[in-house]
Amino acid sequence: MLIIEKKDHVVKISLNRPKKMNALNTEIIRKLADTLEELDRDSHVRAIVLTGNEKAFAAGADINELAATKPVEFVLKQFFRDWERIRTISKPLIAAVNGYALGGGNELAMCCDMIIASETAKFGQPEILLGVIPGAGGTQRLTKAIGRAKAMEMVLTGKTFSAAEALAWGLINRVTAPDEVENEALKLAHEIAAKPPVAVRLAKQAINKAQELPLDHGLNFEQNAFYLLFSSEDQQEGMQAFLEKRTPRFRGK
Ligand code: CO8
Repeated sequence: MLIIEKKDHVVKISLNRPKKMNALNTEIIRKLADTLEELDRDSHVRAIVLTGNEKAFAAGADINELAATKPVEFVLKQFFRDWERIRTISKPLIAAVNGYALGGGNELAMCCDMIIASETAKFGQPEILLGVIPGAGGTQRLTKAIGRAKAMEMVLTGKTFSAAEALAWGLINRVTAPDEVENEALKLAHEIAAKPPVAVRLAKQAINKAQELPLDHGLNFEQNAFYLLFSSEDQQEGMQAFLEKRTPRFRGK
């Protein structure tokens, strides 16, 4: 269900249900949440790339599973708990999107911190075509990412949108040729992995607070995180290296 490859401080996770367009059933989401939490605890790992295959990042929640689920089962199974676990991973997550990122697939990409997409990628929230609405952040995170007007259009029409449109709306970071998506995402991951890991984590948290909190609370979080970093060895190394005109060696402490 998942293919995991490690190189230096970067891990690549590939969703692997190729015959089902990487449709996200409960099992794959549970496994992804378990894997990400394990990597979050592994001090050697500094950045994670999440990808699919050339046809699909993920074509949404598994409709076979959804169609057979009763309302109380969503409650009893705590259906979205694993999504919360993915959303709260503290290390940087980069989505490398080829092909379809639809419904839960687009929501999963939005759980990541940055999205690199192929010029042939297709984004959409087609739940309306199935008689429902997005359930894993598609009305909330999408609206914060691209604004109300475009979110309305995406969610209410269920249409798919190109990578170029997604880029223009600010949903994704950049567009590449199809065979360059993974490399580009890995390059970015390695670049971030070379930065001081504690500062990277706190920066990610602080930016996410900007989406969640009123400005004064967000600024307060930022200031406290800023103070805290002055207790890290990497802060001393970073500033000392600048003063000594040499390259810093960050150790994650
Ligand atoms: N669920 C289950 N199976 C799927 C899904 C899916 N989302 N998407 C594709 N598949 C299966 C197809 O049924 C088919 O299986 P089989 O060969 O056994 O018939 C196989 O994958 C290949 O698919 P297609 O033959 O349809 O391939 P095409 O290239 O013709 O079309 C599409 C590709 C356009 C991606 C098409 O498959 C499609 O429209 N898929 C459904 C997209 C969709 O509606 N996604 C939204 C699902 S609902 C949702 O995501 C709600 C999120 C709620 C929160 C998340 C909770 C987990």
